[in-house]
Amino acid sequence: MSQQNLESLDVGAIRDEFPILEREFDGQQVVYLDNAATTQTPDPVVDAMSDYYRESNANIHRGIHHLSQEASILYEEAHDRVAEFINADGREEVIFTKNTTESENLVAYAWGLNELGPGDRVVLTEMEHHASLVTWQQIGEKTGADVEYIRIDDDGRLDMDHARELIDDDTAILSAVHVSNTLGTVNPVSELTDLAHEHGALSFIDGAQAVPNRPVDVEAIDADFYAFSGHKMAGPTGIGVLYGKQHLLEEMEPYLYGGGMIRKVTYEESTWGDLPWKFEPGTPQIAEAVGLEAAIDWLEDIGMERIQAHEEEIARYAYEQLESEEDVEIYGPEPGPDRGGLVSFNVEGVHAHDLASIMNDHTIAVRAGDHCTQPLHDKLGVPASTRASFYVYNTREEVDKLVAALDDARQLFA
Ligand code: 7TS
Repeated sequence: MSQQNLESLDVGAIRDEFPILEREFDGQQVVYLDNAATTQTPDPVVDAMSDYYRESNANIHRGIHHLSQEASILYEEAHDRVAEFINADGREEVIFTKNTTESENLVAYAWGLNELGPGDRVVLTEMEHHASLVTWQQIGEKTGADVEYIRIDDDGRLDMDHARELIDDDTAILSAVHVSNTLGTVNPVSELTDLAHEHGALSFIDGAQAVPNRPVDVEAIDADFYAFSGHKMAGPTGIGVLYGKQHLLEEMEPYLYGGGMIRKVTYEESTWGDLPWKFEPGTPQIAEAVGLEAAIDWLEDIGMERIQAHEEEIARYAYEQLESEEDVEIYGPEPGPDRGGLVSFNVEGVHAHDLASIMNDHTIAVRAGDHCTQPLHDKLGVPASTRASFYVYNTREEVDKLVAALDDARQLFA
């Protein structure tokens, strides 16, 4: 990414599409640095959803009338748009879920529960989000499969020697986070997927923190499953995606049953409809699908490479500013190609929750806690951390405000 291209990203114009960023509390403008939890939603996405409700709202796949046909087409085409965005083969490989968590559960239940048994191994990483960690732990308990974790090293990167040890012929599935929501580490997901495939195992990649801010090509990664959430990529809440290779999804049993996912039903038995509808029973998230499509259009108009470059630049700046403070400890790798756009840290003598509360006094939104990675925090030896996470609309000035607010915390608590 050349400097010129980076400069051509007009953050001011981008911010104009987010009225929420103008909000003030106690006379201070919001500094929104909690993007790993959820990103803000630009006007074109809000407009697309309200246009849908104003102009096209109807239930799908059941009406002969014009509005139902129109809504059905919008909903179906949103699948095509997602497929194109992540380079899947087509809508058959794109299932709309509620969020990344549900995508994880779908595979764990529809595939894991049926395929796993004693002697099988599920390989995770020590930096998994609870969405994957808790889910596979439960499937392990129900099926007798072992759940093992690829170690992280002192820099917060995966120990790939340990990965090669753990992923063996007993391994049935590897589930790894693409970008860690706590450490910011960008994992070598193609390499991990290749390792899994060499041993006949499947690979599930949790892309919740990757798809929003970098180009993702599921074919290039060769993942069998890949999951992400609309609300972390300038889209609405209530919609997530499970990508799956078509032949695997064909073989899998449904996860949820009901209307809209069947082919033929008698009092005795039922058969299932085509992909992806087989995994989308009941009235789905139609307006949210429209919103997700609008979010993808919006992101691609800016360009995923430029979004990645901007976010990395702001995160690098934040890392460097925080690192120069003597009493700040930062978790995860140094800025570089394998670090994404967030920084988790602690200030000596100040609890993360107190720090976040001081930040809030300055109307700076950060997250404090374990970020749904409790075992990882145990491993880091801290109960909690404070996390600043960035997106395309954040600026260096906002990072400066964060760093300046640290002094207040020291005065009060340290
Ligand atoms: N996987 C990762 C890596 C995540 O960061 C999150 C959410 C999820 C899965 C679950 O996504 P959901 O849309 O199903 O909730 N992470 C965070 C976070 O870091 N702070 O709030 C939510």
